[in-house]
Amino acid sequence: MKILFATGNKNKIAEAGTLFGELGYDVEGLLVNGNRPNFIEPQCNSLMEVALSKIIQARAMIKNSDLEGCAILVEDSGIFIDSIENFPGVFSSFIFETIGLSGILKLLENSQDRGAEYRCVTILDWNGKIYHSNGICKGKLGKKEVGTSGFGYDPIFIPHEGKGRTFSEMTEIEKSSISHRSNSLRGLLTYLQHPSK
Ligand code: ITT
Repeated sequence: MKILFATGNKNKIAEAGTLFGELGYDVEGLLVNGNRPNFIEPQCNSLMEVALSKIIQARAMIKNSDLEGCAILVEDSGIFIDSIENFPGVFSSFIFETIGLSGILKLLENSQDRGAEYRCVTILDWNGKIYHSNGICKGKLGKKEVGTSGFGYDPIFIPHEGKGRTFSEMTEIEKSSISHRSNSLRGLLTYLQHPSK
């Protein structure tokens, strides 16, 4: 069964593809006129609201096309810094593009509390049913950027379960074994395997 992952972020598709592929589901990025979707993100405070808006936008994008009957997957994620309530949270993408990692490191320059967590909400629209799941990955922010893999905040995020390494120092498989996204996607897989849950 094919699942279309509606996202403009190719890193997200790679992570979902590996997990779902192991169970025989084929995950592909949704392309509209050859392009990945570019969502309008509503101004709101919850990942769930943003993810629901993405499902509505994705469904509208494929209405009256050959893809209309396909299962659609979306996710919204962000990093939440313990010492700054809800920041950058739903605005993670915007803050990354504006002040960047150097701006975040500057903000935390004198902070003793460097705790942070990635959070993720995934929603799957499958045969008219909506499934959703949350995932978290707890860790802390390093004092400088380390590593070259991953994307976004990965060079400064040190997960508790990573033996002191940033996500950017891990292979895709290592990151995927503990990431917020894979935790959330595993929840969806449980629903698919046991639909009555
Ligand atoms: P779509 O909305 O098109 O799916 P996006 O990249 O804009 O793609 P989000 O709106 O969910 O995704 O923004 C999430 C941002 O949070 C992302 O751009 C990164 O800056 C950060 N982020 C989320 N998960 C991450 C991860 O696994 N590694 C690094 N940064 C991550």
